[in-house]
Amino acid sequence: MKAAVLRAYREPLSLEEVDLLPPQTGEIRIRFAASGVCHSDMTRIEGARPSPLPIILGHEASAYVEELGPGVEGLQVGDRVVLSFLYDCGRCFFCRSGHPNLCEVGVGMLRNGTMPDGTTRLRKGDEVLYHMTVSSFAEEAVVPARCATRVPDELPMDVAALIGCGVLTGTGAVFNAARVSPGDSVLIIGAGGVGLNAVQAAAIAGASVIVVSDINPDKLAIARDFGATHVVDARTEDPVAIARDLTHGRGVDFAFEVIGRPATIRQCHDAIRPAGTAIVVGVGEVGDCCEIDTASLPFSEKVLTGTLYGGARPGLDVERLVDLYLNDRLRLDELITRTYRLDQINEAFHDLHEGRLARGLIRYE
Ligand code: COD
Ligand code: ZN
Repeated sequence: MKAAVLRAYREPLSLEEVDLLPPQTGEIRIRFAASGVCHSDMTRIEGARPSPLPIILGHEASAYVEELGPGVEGLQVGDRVVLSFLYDCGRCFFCRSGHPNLCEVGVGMLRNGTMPDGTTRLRKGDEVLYHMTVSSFAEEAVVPARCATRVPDELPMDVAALIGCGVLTGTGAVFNAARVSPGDSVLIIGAGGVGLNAVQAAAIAGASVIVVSDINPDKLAIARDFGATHVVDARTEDPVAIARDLTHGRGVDFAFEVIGRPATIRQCHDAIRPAGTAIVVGVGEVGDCCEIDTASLPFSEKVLTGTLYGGARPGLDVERLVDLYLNDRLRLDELITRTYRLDQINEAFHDLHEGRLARGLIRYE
């Protein structure tokens, strides 16, 4: 099968023939329909958190089931599925205590680029590693069946792809991590493919004030369309001051950082009210630090935390988001700025880097 392989950091992906081993117990072979191009893929190319290579990137995808490994139940060949990049083993402490997004096995797979057994099914002579369990910049993959959720025929495969990362992460931060309630005030910093989903989730949740900060006017225009009540051009305006002005000087109930930079994390902490919560979605570079005035902590009771994969319960949340979309409550078509073929993948990353995309989508059919 054809795949776009990362062989060296900060170099274009190379289009190659890669071999796929058959699915092992609990695994399936899938043929991709579409894959979103997420900033996390680009972060990997830039080598901010270097790990062994070669690797096949891509982690936000829809696909068809082609082959079932031994012991797979609940899926059939031909099923249309959305992939989630976080495997949940169902047995570890975190799975059993209601945090499947922090599954010890799943997080280990993200770190090591493997399947649950610590090896991969991708070969080019030697072993090729997975990026975030899915490796969707390829025609096919072998993945754990637990990472595939069947979706109805009415759901277009283009928008289905986005659900696996950007939509689950962005909406999950609001619905699961923050549990935003009607009337809450919210600040969202970073209105990219993930942040825009936090914006529409805040609107669905009934937030009264939804302030969105970005440095790209095109993203701010989409944010307004997606339910932002106020937009801030962070090149010339201060999101913290504006968030306070809009909340009687108190600060917002919740602030979400959807970029992964110390300066914008600090803005979120500054913008929340006493006993408010700042939630970091973006992952920065190893060693990045953010200064917080410690003396203010007991007086302010502010909470600064993070969320991985929007605290998703992968299968369940995919089903709920599909229903929201099919009932016209969640907008996904508008997120797709441009589609590409796999051999245009480097162009897609260029466009993402230039800020031209809400989401770029690789189409395989
Ligand atoms: N102030 C406001 N907005 C800014 C600033 C700033 N100083 N700098 C950049 N931005 C805006 C950009 O203009 C852009 O609109 C947005 O921030 C970033 O959007 P994208 O589309 O480039 O990025 P996304 O939405 O695809 O990804 C953002 C993440 C935070 C999810 C991603 O980069 C990340 O950190 N991923 C790792 C975390 C993780 O694993 N998440 C789940 C899988 S992605
Ligand atoms: Zn992603």
